[in-house]
Amino acid sequence: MNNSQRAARTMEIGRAAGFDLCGIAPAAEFPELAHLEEWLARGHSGEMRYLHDARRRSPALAMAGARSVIVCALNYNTALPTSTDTPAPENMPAAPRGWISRYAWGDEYHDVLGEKLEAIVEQLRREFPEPFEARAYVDTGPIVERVAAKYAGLGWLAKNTCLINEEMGSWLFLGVIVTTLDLAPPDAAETPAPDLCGNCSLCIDACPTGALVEPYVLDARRCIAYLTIELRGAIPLELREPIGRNVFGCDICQDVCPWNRRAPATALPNFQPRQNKERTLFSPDLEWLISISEEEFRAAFRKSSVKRAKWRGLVRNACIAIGNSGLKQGEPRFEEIRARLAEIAACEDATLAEHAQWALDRIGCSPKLS
Ligand code: B12
Ligand code: SF4
Ligand code: SF4
Repeated sequence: MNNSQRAARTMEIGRAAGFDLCGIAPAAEFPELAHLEEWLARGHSGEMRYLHDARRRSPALAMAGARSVIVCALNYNTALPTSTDTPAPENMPAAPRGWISRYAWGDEYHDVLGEKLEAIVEQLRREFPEPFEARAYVDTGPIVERVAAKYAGLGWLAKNTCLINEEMGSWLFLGVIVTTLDLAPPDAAETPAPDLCGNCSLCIDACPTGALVEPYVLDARRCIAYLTIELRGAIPLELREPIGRNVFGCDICQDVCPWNRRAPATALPNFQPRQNKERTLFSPDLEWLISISEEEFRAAFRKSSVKRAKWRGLVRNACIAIGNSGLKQGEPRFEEIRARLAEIAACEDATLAEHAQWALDRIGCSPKLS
């Protein structure tokens, strides 16, 4: 088999493992990676120290002798509405509800993709007799996966910084296999998918925190995904109101993207919202989230991406969402929510207490009322 045939066979193996898209990029220093240094120097990575790992500058540095990167994408879209299509909190009379990002409604994607990537590696070992190294990563490796995906022909790097595929949109998880196998056809890096953003700027205009500081450039310190998932301490005061009702991640710059309007829904059950009795992760009840015990949190979010925020982070975020909910005295659940916020405001955890007090102030409960 020549390189092109091996590449074609590898892509077949990727799809047989259950991926929607599979392509191969050479393990090379792609031009976009030149932006990384400046992005880090500007401080856009916030407290995510691992993004400074020098190996991220080229997939060739991720493994000695690396020749190719097999990039796979899995659709996680479901047929449910978007955050921008569901009613704003003030129009939800029954109980204020928050928003968990689409990618975190179901099973932990690292596990789902990780298993499929390992199946690909096993099949490659069966079919390609020569000794080779292969390491599978979902997020965790020193690889900028979207850039590798672009050069594997999976889509373009869009103004919202997501990878968009012309047919599938951007509700895609990425996983990569860095390998010493030489699989990439010689012209692979020269024919990436064209940028189809055109004159559109809907994502930039819709981002509530101004995190897309220029087209294709995201300041993570302002991104709601960073603030609600990665940041451990206090959320900066000026960003609390723009966070709205997002309690874990944010979908807005993808919800408004025209390329997602006809995005197909996945047939996999893994990414449907978890439902436990009346508790659902689709637009979850905020009173539940501020009242959840650490034990219940562990049970509800076992094998779920949400556990990355930890119990404390989720309660902190839910306090902010309630503060933004427009909840008023006399409305259903007001008293119960006020009482629970007052309890958190009196707890020993200074960060949680301060966020709960902020929420109390926002729903019109000054210290003397609470
Ligand atoms: C750190 C990280 C984050 C951070 C930072 C995001 C970011 N834009 O970098 C935070 C926590 C904010 C985040 C948020 C999200 N993430 Co994230 N994240 C990552 C992670 C672990 C590393 C990304 C990275 O290296 N960033 C470094 C910066 C520099 O890259 P960049 O912003 O993409 O910039 C590139 C280009 O835009 C370009 N560029 C930069 N400047 C310029 C200037 C010009 C002029 C040009 C032309 C180009 C250009 O070069 C850069 C590359 O060097 C990857 C997994 C991985 N290992 O790659 C997942 C990953 C990117 N995340 C993912 C997802 C799903 C999300 C969220 C949708 C989750 C959510 N719903 O909340 C949001 C989306 C926010 C957004 N608009 O990007 C998916 C993306 C899938 C896709 N279709 O794109 C990934 C690939 C995880 C996965 N395995 O599936 N994430
Ligand atoms: S995920 Fe939300 S906060 Fe982050 S860039 Fe997109 S719209 Fe802005
Ligand atoms: S909303 Fe428009 S500019 Fe933003 S990623 Fe989609 S097509 Fe590109």
